[in-house]
Amino acid sequence: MPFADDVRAGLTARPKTLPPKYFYDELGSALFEAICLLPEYYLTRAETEILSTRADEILAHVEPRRLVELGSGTAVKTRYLIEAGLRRNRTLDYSAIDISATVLESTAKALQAQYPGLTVRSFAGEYYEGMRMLQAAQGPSPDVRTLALFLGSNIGNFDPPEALRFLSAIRRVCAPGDALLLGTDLKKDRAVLEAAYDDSIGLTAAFDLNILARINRELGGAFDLRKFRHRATYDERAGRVEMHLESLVDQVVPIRALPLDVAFAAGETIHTESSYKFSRDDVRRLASDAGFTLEHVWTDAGERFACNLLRCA
Ligand code: AVI
Repeated sequence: MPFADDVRAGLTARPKTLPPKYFYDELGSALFEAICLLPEYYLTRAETEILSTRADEILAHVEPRRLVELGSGTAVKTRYLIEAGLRRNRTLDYSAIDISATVLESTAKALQAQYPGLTVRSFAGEYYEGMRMLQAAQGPSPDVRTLALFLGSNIGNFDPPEALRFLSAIRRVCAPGDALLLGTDLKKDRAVLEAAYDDSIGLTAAFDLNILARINRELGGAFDLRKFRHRATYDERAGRVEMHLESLVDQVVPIRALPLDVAFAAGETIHTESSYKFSRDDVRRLASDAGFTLEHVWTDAGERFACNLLRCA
């Protein structure tokens, strides 16, 4: 079972880690949606501002007949691009790849009902698996100009080698002329970044701690959540916000299903997430290493977030 194996590997490593993809069970996904409404978490609002004001311009650059979205979720922001696509042409294809089959299904139904000219296809799986399924279903189609979407600063949760591997995999399935719209959070003031990941009503702390609660629920763990606290710090040199869960006391936590006893010293942490921030040059370098050209960058009025158009050379 991948969750059990990853928890064992992460909690026996030094320093201890847990993969952030396990935040998103039903409760964690609801907490993340709530985080997007927080005053401190500006990322979603800034990206929405860009897409709601620039969608026609973005579509005019690429002239796609198909959108392919990785990690589509409820596709709230995508609607701006879909509507712009349907303003240009009466029909448009939309392929959505997401880990959650239930969210995919309800989103596909809603989109199909709302936009009669839109053909929706859904692929449930992790990103790479979804890309493989999409390719098997649709094959390489150089005649159907495609705009791939990877929004929401999701690229920021990959370490640099993984980000490069991921973009290179997208590049391999792109035909010349296709493009990728990549949402990235911009490097900025430490105080703004740290507040975004450690908000004043404690939602992000609950989101972080929920990964321990999930281990309790699904693997028979005995974590006492009151004996851990959430921490978020910006490492300026690495250009990333790190989230950690810090043990407040010396303790041993049994996890029945593994079975494993995990010892913590007071002050020891589990690194649960990195959220990389990008300058324009960082994006240009990453794009070119992956075989794309950075063609255009749109930012919000506050210059907090960027939507980058990467063209398949
Ligand atoms: C999903 N991802 C882009 C979010 C981020 O900003 O790194 C996850 C998140 N973690 C804490 N708050 C939001």
